Amino acid sequence: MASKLDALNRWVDEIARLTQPDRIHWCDGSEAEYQALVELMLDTGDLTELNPATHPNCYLHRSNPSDVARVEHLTFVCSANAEDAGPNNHWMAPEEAHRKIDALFAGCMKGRTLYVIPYCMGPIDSPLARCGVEITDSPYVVANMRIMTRMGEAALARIEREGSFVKGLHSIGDLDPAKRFIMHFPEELTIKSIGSGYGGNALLGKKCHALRIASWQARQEGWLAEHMLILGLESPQGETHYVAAAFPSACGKTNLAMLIPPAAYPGWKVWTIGDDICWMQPGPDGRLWAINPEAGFFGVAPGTSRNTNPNALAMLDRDAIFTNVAETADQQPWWEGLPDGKPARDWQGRDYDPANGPAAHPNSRFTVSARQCASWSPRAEDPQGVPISAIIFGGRRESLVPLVFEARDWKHGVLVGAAMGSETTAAATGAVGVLRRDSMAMKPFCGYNFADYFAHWLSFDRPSAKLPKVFHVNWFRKADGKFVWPGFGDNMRVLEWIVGRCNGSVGAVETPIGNLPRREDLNLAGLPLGDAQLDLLLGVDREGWVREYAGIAEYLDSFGARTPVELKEEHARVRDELAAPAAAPRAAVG
Ligand code: GTP
Ligand code: SPV
Ligand code: MN
Repeated sequence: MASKLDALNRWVDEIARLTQPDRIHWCDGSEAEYQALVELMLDTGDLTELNPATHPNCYLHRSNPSDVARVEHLTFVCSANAEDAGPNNHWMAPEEAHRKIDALFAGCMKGRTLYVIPYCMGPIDSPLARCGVEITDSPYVVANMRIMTRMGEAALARIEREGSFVKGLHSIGDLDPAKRFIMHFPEELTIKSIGSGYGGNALLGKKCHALRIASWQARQEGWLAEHMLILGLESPQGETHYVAAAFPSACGKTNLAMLIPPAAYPGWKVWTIGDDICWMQPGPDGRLWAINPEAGFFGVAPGTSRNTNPNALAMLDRDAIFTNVAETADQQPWWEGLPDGKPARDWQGRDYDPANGPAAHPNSRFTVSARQCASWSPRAEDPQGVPISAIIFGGRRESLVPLVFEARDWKHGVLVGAAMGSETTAAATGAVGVLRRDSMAMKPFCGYNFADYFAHWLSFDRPSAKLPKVFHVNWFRKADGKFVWPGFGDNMRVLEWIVGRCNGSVGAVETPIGNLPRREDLNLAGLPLGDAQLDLLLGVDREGWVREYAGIAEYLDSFGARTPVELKEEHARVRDELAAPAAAPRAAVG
């Protein structure tokens, strides 16, 4: 009898003929399999063991120094029609892309093992979850995929039931950057990636499947695949609001998702549902219901400490993989921002010398199971997901953008998300600290034309919809070269205001860019902030915003005729309000 796995078996055979591995291994996702892979990588030098007394079952992987971040310039969306990929993506015709990359795959697994990794993105029994299969020749990728996804037998059983899955082919190739490509074929539900072993380039379930391919499917099917954390904020009265937040890479999602409220918040609790990716769709009640498709964290190490993110630090002392961090003399992992210990060897394994730059690579990461996080919410396993009360957009903006503001409605919220700007970080290769537009934090991850994506966002505003309120935050305002807002745990003060706005229990003042808290609307107890600093954080510099909106107009126009008229009209409304003589401040209604 024909099995629904026939298509998978045929694809594996076809790839084996192309790549010519010595062996084929179907991953079952077991602990024994994981340990065997670790042993293998300890033998080959792919991993080194960290101090087993302080960090049991923790390992260090050092990437090739040319392969330490996502490569946006080598990442392509190969839709049949170039317009569908849009100016926000690099595009190549599908036939040309297949030809080019298949030539690199030919014979590339000679002498290696081909691993078949069936995985499920989302709780295994969730109607919102989707499956994929990654083929790779990298045991490091297998080990990471086991932590980051529901990998192995249960996923294979679901694939057999459903008969459909996203195909991901990966090889580290020879790690030559000139032969590195990350290609997506959304119409074929296919990903092909070669020449990199790093995170988002190689763990294909993550950015390639759960964002680029999934966003394409989500548009067709009426849902959203977003670069967002999901958290639950529980009040002392036991009421929990779920919040999703989109910040660009290395701009604070993991940290906010694991926040521990400061002393001024007795009885409050933050629950972690996800730290990087959110899939959400309207439920029968009109609200947006969200799941985290991932099962682990691939988090930024530098800056993570018991002062900034104690929940993260506490989960990193066992059963974790560290990539490109430094090591202390007694083989403990180390990175910039840790108050204790000092580096003996840097991320390249050299004796530490400050003249060589930071000891840990600025984009060094940890991989760890979400179950190890003390704030991990039981609702993260809920097949229905959680209902979202607020969506937060945010970027890294050293000037202009206030600490927080609220969009007046959904349409304005979509404009606020589309207009997002942020200074670039080490999460992708290229210059760091350059301001660029990063709509909804999806610039590197939207698998289709941003203009169509904006229209898709707008389309959720239907009569039956009970949409979340939309906000924008900025933790990264600077004065004299230093961050003004203390950030981290103190971001709780902003979360409280946001949830208060959702409940209609806290005030704000209307401005052309949106509603802002007045000082008295925020709990600032115990914060060492003076008047000048609060003015900076809670002020709206009209002239600056007039210039910002001129830049936003140019950006929206760069998508040509596909840009939704509604969005341009919304832009014009705000622009005109900014140009009008300033009215006396008005209290915003809840
Ligand atoms: P990706 O995994 O790349 O998508 O990043 P992310 O958005 O999860 O970023 P993450 O939370 O890992 O933070 C990245 C960097 O920003 C780390 O070095 C953090 O220490 C720093 N950071 C996070 N939150 C804050 C904050 O509130 N204030 C300041 N100043 N820095 C922060
Ligand atoms: C990001 O760059 O946004 C990440 C890390 O979350 S990676 O998996 O490399 O994409
Ligand atoms: Mn990310």
